[in-house]
Amino acid sequence: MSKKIVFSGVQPSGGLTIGNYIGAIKNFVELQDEYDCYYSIVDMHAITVPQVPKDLRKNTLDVLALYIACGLDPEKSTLFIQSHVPAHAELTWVLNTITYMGQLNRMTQFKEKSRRSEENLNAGLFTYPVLMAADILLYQSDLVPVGEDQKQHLELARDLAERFNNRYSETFKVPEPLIKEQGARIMSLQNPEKKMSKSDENENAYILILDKPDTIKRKIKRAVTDSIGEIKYNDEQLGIKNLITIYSVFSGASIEEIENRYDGAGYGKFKEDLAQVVIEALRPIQERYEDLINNKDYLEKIYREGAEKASYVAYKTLRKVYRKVGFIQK
Ligand code: ATP
Ligand code: LTN
Repeated sequence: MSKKIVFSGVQPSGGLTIGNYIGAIKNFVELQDEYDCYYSIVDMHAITVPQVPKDLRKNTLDVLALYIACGLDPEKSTLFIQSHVPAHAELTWVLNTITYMGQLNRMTQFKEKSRRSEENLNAGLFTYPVLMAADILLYQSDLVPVGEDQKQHLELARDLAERFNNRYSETFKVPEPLIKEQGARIMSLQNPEKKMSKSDENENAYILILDKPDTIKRKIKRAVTDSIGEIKYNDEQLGIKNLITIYSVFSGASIEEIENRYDGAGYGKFKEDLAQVVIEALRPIQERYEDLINNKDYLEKIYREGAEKASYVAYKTLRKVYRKVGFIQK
């Protein structure tokens, strides 16, 4: 019996945060033994907001190195760069023609991002979710591990798969989102009502996977809490709730264990310990990253092989799509 298929992607739009790690990459690693996994570095998505070309190149290799440093094994999972498989752009075009403007207008990420960058409201930002649907549908994916913020985009991918299947005939697998209960939405350290985002203008709002120990200590120390003064996981204390989640994910301790351990303790002590937990958890990842990023030949080999494997599968689907819509075979 063949394995079920998993697809996901991360944008090389800046340094990766512990939100990206907890909400996405950590789960990618857990799936790779049981499933046939495709993990992409989605550079074509990244250019929907302005990028400095040389930074984009660096960030793309960084994401690949971090994928591997976090535990993705290129022998098990297919790791590739989106722009290396032109089928993603090609399927996007076809899917664009069955996507309603109204659907894209309702996407909350578009609404938010367009509010932030009104002078650069490009069409790519608007059709971003269609490219994402193409990513997923090309591989006949069963499961898509993502953070909570991507749920609406997943709905669109499902909708487009069903619409195409109904209009032409069974072509795409309809994918399911995989959103973990814990850690699907790590919040900003500066505003616990907002998600932690690598594109936040305040660098104290996020912790990067590659942040140095001193930086991690400083950012956690400055994290916004409250005046209640108790370490309890609840919605009255969103800052503390978020910190407890981070503690739990990185230490393996349950929420309850953490609450008991810090019963009567102050925020200062809790934050100091949390910083230590995060530093220790990130240390081996950072060490592996340093080795990998200095080994460009190895990274090149991985992304080349990845693109080859991914292309094989993607073009099988694309040929079917082209045939069904009535394009003449070349
Ligand atoms: P930006 O914050 O710049 O908009 P992003 O980090 O949301 O970018 P990606 O890098 O493409 O965008 O996200 C990769 C994965 O990380 C996605 O599955 C996303 O849901 C997840 N993710 C991002 N931020 C968080 C967060 N704060 N908590 C949990 N998961 C997150
Ligand atoms: N839009 C996603 C990144 C992404 C993705 C995908 C995730 C692009 N293509 C396909 C899952 C499947 C984001 O997190 N910003």
